[in-house]
Amino acid sequence: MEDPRRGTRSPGVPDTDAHLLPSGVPVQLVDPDGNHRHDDRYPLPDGGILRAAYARLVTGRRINDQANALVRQGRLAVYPSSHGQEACQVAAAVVLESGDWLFPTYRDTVAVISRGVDPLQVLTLLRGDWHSGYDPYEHHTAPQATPLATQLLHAVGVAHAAKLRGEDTVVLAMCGDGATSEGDFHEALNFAAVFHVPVVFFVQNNEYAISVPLKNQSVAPSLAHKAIGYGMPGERVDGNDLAALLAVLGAAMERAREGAGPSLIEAHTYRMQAHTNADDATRYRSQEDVQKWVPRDPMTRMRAYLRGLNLLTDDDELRFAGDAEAVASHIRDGLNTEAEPDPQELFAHVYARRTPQLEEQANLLRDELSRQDG
Ligand SMILES: Cc1ncc(C[n+]2csc(CCOP(=O)(O)OP(=O)(O)O)c2C)c(N)n1
Ligand SMILES: [Mg+2]
Repeated sequence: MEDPRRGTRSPGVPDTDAHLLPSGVPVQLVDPDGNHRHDDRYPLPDGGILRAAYARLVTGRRINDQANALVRQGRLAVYPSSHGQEACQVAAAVVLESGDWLFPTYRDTVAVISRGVDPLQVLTLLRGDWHSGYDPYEHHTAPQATPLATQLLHAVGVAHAAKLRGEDTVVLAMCGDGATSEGDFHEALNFAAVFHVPVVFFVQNNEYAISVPLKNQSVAPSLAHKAIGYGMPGERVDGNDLAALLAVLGAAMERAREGAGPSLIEAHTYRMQAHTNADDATRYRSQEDVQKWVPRDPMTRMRAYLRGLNLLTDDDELRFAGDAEAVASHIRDGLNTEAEPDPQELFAHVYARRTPQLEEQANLLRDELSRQDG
């Protein structure tokens, strides 16, 4: 069929663009009551995989609650919680091979820990005493980005490099609904599509960008619809359905690994708590709206599914809770110590060779501190 913009399509390429459009409703494989919903396109992951991933949900929830408590105790400077979004967090970690790369945001602490980075190293950033507590190269995990959407461009660059080197690395780049309004988001998607690089963009649509609701952010039919504008497939998935997330993200990763290019996945979820401890969410949304999402909780649904099929025993649950508690106490023990940051480190890794201005500032600070000591 003749395409007015592109001329004749290549053999085998569908003569419509419908394959790039997301499903009409988000893909769901397990409903909020824990029942399997059949979907021809996405097989349900194996029970053993779901049970192991559920264990990570339990730990993820415990990490969120522990970190929130540590903020109130003054041990963490800030904590953007992913309470209620743990299925997205766990799925993002589970679908990665060890050589793949993850590009997380400030809200994706649980994903980074679930990837295998020591929680204390991860929380160092939010404690406020170091740029990033872990080595990105060791874990193939970029530092958690606070400047919105910047990490998406970095992710595309890493995917491009992997492609040029002939590696089979796939890059998973995370962002929020609000970040899709940033210029960097659009540049990253366009670059990824044009250069056909192995990257999966994973948007957690939790309906808010601090106080800005989604309806003031975008009037696109869905955020996944943005993909077709760049010529890549988009898909929507229930972001509180761990099984659907594993299936949809897994398929996108596989596509990318096979050389079929980038895609955009939008997970529909909800930010159950305030943006951070510095935010009062009652100023802009009602408690009733929040309560509507309680029955859709990702943990209760996966638990109901697994219990219904006898894939989760009382012993399993005790073990999972114990494992989660061990992670929480590791975090408490580590953060309940006094940090002794060296203020001179502020200047240490800014440039390979220190500028005269930085040198002057470093000397001023040294002088100031020595006079306080005296
Ligand atoms: C470039 C840039 N502009 C503004 C901000 C301030 N800011 C921090 S978080 C945030 C909201 C982001 O919302 P969303 O992308 O939906 O992610 P969520 O916090 O909901 O996970 C804003 C505007 C920032 N960090 N970076
Ligand atoms: Mg958001």
